[in-house]
Amino acid sequence: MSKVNKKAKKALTIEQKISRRNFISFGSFAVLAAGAFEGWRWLYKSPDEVAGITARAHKPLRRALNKTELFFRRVFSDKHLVKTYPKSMAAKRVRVNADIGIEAKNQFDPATWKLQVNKKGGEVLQITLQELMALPKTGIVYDFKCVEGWDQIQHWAGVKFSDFIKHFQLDEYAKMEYVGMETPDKGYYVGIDMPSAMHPQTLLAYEVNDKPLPLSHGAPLRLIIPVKYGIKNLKRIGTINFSNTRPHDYWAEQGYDYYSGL
Ligand SMILES: Nc1nc2c(c(=O)[nH]1)N[C@H]1C(S)=C(S)[C@@H](COP(=O)(O)O)O[C@H]1N2
Ligand SMILES: [Mo]
Repeated sequence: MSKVNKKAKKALTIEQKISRRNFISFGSFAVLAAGAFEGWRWLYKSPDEVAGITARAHKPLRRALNKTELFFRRVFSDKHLVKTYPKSMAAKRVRVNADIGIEAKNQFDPATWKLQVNKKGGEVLQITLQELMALPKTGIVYDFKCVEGWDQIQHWAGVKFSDFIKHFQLDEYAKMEYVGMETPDKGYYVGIDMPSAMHPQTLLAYEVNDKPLPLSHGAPLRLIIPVKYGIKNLKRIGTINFSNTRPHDYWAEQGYDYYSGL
């Protein structure tokens, strides 16, 4: 074989290689695309869950969402603290977002308010703000995040939810899976998994920037739960319940993620 011939043969092999690679890559692209389309069609045609605690999602999608939630709940740990900031970085004008369940038209007197804790057998604990303020006060400065796409470094203070549990001897209730909280008028309500509620940074807050909460921020008492998005930080807590099933949750009913963790 001459030198020229050898070169020609080599060139041809490279051409062939390129075309084979093209065939493989376009071929696999087509197969994957068809698979993705079939998968999407399967999900799209699959039955819906019954709307209730969560909004209507396709059943397999909800199964997948619940699995990812479980994954994140397993990596969640008390030792994992949300980042905090110096007081000097806290916003002086704290943003007010929504007012469901605490609307101005809604007659409310913070002076006569009591926190209601529903216990087993219909027993209801009635707790005054003074009793809560007598417990150790914990402050936190952190980046509050709303799912609507804003965040702000804010300074809140109140009693740790876990201190509240201990003081009112609710340890047996804290062994349950969820805590539910509602505004006094039941207009807004949230369900929180117990590990997040018992997290050391979760507060029943009665102060913002070292001053009593204004009505717009949930006076006299609101939930501050830094491991969750804003939607779970219920303003104006009226009642607290404990359960082993998911309590109803205002935004989960509208299709937002039930866990809403950060
Ligand atoms: N009662 C009540 N609590 C609520 C809400 C609400 O509409 N009503 N909105 C939630 C949402 S979506 C956010 S982001 C925060 C905002 O709290 P802020 O108004 O103190 O900024 O409150 C949460 N708690
Ligand atoms: Mo929000």
